[in-house]
Amino acid sequence: MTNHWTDIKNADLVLIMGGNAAEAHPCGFKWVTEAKAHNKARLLVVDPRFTRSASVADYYAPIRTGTDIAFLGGLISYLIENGKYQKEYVEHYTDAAFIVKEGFGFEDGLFNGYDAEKRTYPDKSSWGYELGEDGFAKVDPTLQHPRCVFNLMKQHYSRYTPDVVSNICGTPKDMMLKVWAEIAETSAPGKVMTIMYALGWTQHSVGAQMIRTGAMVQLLLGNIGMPGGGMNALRGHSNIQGLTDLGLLSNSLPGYLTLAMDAEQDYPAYIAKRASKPLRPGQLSYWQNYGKFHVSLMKAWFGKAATAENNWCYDWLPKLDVPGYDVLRYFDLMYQGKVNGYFCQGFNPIASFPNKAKVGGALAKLKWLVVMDPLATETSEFWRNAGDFNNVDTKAIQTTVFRLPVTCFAEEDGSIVNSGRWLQWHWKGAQPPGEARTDIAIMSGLYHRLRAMYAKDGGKFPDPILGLDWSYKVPDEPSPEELAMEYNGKALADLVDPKTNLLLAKAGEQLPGFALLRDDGSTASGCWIFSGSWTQLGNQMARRDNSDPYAMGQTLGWAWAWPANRRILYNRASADVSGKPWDPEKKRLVWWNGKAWGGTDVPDYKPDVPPEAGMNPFIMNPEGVARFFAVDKMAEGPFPEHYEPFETPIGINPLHKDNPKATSNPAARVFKNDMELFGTAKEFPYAATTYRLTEHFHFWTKHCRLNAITQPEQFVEIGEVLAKELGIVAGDRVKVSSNRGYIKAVAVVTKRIRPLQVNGQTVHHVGIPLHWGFSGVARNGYLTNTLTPFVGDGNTQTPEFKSFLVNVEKIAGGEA
Ligand SMILES: Nc1nc2c(c(=O)[nH]1)N[C@H]1C(S)=C(S)[C@@H](COP(=O)(O)OP(=O)(O)OC[C@H]3O[C@@H](n4cnc5c(=O)[nH]c(N)nc54)[C@H](O)[C@@H]3O)O[C@H]1N2
Ligand SMILES: Nc1nc2c(c(=O)[nH]1)N[C@H]1C(S)=C(S)[C@@H](COP(=O)(O)OP(=O)(O)OC[C@H]3O[C@@H](n4cnc5c(=O)[nH]c(N)nc54)[C@H](O)[C@@H]3O)O[C@H]1N2
Ligand SMILES: [Mo]
Repeated sequence: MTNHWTDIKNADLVLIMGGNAAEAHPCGFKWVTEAKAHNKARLLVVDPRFTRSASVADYYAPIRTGTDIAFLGGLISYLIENGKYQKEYVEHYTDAAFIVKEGFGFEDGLFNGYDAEKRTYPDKSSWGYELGEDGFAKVDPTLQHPRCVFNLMKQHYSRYTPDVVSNICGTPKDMMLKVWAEIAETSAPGKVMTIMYALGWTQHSVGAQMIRTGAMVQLLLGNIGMPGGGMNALRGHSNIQGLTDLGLLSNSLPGYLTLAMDAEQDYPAYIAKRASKPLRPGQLSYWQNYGKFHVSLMKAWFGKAATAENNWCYDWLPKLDVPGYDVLRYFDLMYQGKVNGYFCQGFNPIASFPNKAKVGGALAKLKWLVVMDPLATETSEFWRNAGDFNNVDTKAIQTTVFRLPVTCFAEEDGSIVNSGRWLQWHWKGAQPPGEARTDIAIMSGLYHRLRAMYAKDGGKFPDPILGLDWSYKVPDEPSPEELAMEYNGKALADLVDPKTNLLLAKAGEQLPGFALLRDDGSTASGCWIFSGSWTQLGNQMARRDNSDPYAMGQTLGWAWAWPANRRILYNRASADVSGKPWDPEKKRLVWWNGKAWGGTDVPDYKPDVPPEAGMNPFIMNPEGVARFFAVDKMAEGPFPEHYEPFETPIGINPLHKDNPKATSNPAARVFKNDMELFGTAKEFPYAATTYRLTEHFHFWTKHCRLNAITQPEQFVEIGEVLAKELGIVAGDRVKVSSNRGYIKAVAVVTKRIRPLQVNGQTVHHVGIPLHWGFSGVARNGYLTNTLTPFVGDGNTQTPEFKSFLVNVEKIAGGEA
C-alpha cells in the first residue's frame, strides 16, 4: 500500500477493483465502512461477480475477467478529453512534460524493438527520455511537444473509446460511463479516491500492467501521496509484505536491493547502475545511496570477512543467468528432471500452483522433498492415491519425503508487516504441540550441518557459508529479538558527522535510521528499510500508542512503519507547489511551515528543503516526478496496452484483430509444453475465474472442523442463464474441465454472475473457489488448480489464475 488501512477512512471515493476486500480482508474493510459512515464516501465495485464487497457498494459494474487495462485505459482517455485531471499536480509532479526519444513507437499492438521468437523486447533503448547535452532529461512544461509523455499517452489511449472499451470488457456502456464520471469528480484538488486491489489484478498475464494503469489514473487525478488516496495492494498471507521487504524473491535482496545478473561481475558498475544520478536539476534521486545500503547488508551477513579490498564479498553473492528463479520456472525445471531436492517451507504448491498434473509430475521427479509445515499438506502427500482427487500410481513414485513439523506464527514472538507497511510486534499465544520446532531452529540446524560439511570436505565454493557471520547468543536458535535488531542495524565504529564533528552513534549502538548508513564498512544493517524499527530506544514495533492528535488516522506512535515510520508514501505531493495542503481543512498531511516540513505524518522528503528549491515529491525516482511513461522498466512496454488472457473466450484481441502476435501478452514467458496445453473457446467456451471465501484460508482451514462446518462442500458458481442453457439446477453435480484436467463439484446457480456481451458474442463466467483438496477433516474435494494454466505475468511471473477457459457439464445422475 502507498497508504495504509486506517487512512482509508479519509477517502471520498473507494474503488474496489481487482479484489474483494469485504470477503478476503474483512477486518481491514472496516475502514471502508468508516469512510462511508463519517466521510460520506461512496464505494464503487468493478468485478466479474457481484461479490460481498459489491453487496454493500453504492454502485457495482460487471467486467469481463482480464480486461481492466481496457477499462482503465478508456478512463484515462475520458479524463484527458474532458479535462478532468488535476492539472497542477500533473504538470509539476509527473513526467507529463518529459520528452520521449524519437525512435519510440507503437504499431499493431507492439512497441518498437520486439523479437517474436524470443517473446521479449531485447532492445528497449528508445524507451526513454531525450537527454540534453547537460545530461538532464528534456522537458516541455507547456505540454505542446508532440513527443512529450502527456501527448503520447493521450494518443495511445485515444483508441480506447467508450464503445471500444465496452465491447472488450462487456461492461454495459451506461454503467461504465457512470463509474468513470464518479471517478472523474476526484480530480478536484481536495477530492480523493483510494483504489483497493489484490489478486483480481495481480493474477493475470498482464497483471503488473493492470496495476500500473490504476496508478496512472491516480496520478492524473492527483490522488497519490494524498490522505485517503493511493494505490493500495491488499496483501494476502499475514506476512507476505515482510517476505517481499526481506527480499525472499529469487532476484531480490533485502530492502528491494537487487541481485546482479551474470554479466554484472564488476562491483563498481553494479552499484553505479542502481545509484542513478538525478535526471533533472535539483532532484534528490534517493537511490544514489544504494551503495550504503548494500555495503551495510554485506557487513550484516559477512561481518569482518566483508572488506573494501574484497568488494564487501560481492563475489560471494550468486549472479543470475535468467531474470529470476520464480516458482513457475523452478517447477518447470523440476518437471524436466533437472532438480534433485526441494525444501518446501510454509508452501503447498500442488494445491496453490497452476496445472496440478505438472506440479505433481515435477515433485515425482525429485530424489527428495522436505516439507516444513505445521500441517500434513497435499504437497507432503502428493504420492498418495486419493482416488479421483489425486489419481496417482504411488508405487511408481520414488521421491523420499521428509516432513518436519514446525510451529506457526501464533506459537512464537516476532514481527509481521501488514499491507500498510507497519511492522507490528506480536507475542507468542500458545506452546507449540508435540515435536514442532520453529523455522528458525530448523534453518539454523541445517546451516550448522552444512557449515561443518564445508569445513571438513571443502567443496566447490565453501567461502560464503564458512564466511557467514553467525555470532548469535544462541547459535542453534537465534531469537526473534536479536534478528530484528540485526535488520535495524548498528554502528560498527563511532559515527561522527563530518560537518559538525558531533558524535552520531557510538560503536555497537543500534542506529536510529537508515540516514546514518555508510558504504565504508562502519555500519551494518540487514534490511535498510527496517532501520529505525529497533533503535537505542528499544523495540519500536511493540509500541501501542494510538493517539491521533490531528484526527487523520496516522497514529505515529502505533507500531512502526517503513520507511522511517512514514505512514503515507510520497506525502510531499499532498501539498501544492508552494507547500500548502491541497485541502488545508480535511486533507492536511504534511506542509512547509516556513522553516521545515512537518505535520501529521513523517514527511517523505528532505525536511529542510524549501518549496522554492524545486525538489519534486517522488524522491526515489531520478526524475523527481512520478511516471506515466514507465521508460524501460516493464517487460511489455512503457504504456499498458490491453492484451487478452492466454485463454481468451473471444479468440482475438479486438484492438489488434489482424496481428495474432498481439492477441495475448507478447512479452509473457511461456514454456513450450505449456503453450501446447492452452485450450480454445471452441472446446472450452466459458471464462473461468478462481477466488477465496471468508470461511476458509487457502488449504489450511480444511484441517479445522469449525471452518469445515461453515463451508462444508466444494462448489462452483454459474449464472442463471448459463445454468438454464445447460439444464443445470442449484445443487446438481457438475464436471468443470479445462485443457489440463477436471474437477467435480456442486453447482451454485446465481444471479450474481451475469452474461456479458463481448465482441458480438455472449461470454459466461464460471466462478471457482480454491479451498478444497484431498487432506484435512473437511469433506475431500478436487484441487482447483487442476484446471489453471501454467503461465504468469510478464514481469512478476504471478500465475494467470484469474482468467482461463473451461467447459461445464452436468454429471448424469448428479441431480440435486
Ligand atoms: N478468508 C480468507 N481471506 C484471505 C485469504 C483466504 O484464503 N481466505 N487469502 C489471503 C490472500 S493470500 C490473498 S492474496 C488475498 C486475496 O484477496 P482478493 O484478491 O480480494 O481475493 P480473491 O478472492 O482472489 O478475489 C479476487 C476478486 O477479483 C475478481 N476478479 C477476477 N478477475 C478479475 C478481473 O479481471 N478484474 C477485476 N476487476 N476483478 C477480477 C474475482 O471475481 C474476485 O472477486 O486474500 C487474503 N485473505
Ligand atoms: N487458482 C488459484 N490459485 C491460487 C490463488 C488463487 O486466487 N487462485 N491464490 C494464490 C495466492 S495469492 C496464494 S498466497 C497462494 C497460497 O498458497 P500456499 O501458500 O501454498 O497455501 P497455504 O495453504 O496458505 O500454505 C501455507 C502453508 O504454510 C503453513 N504455515 C503456517 N504457518 C507456518 C509457519 O510459521 N512456518 C511454516 N514453515 N509453515 C507455516 C500452513 O500450514 C500452510 O500449509 O495460493 C495461490 N494460488
Ligand atoms: Mo496471496
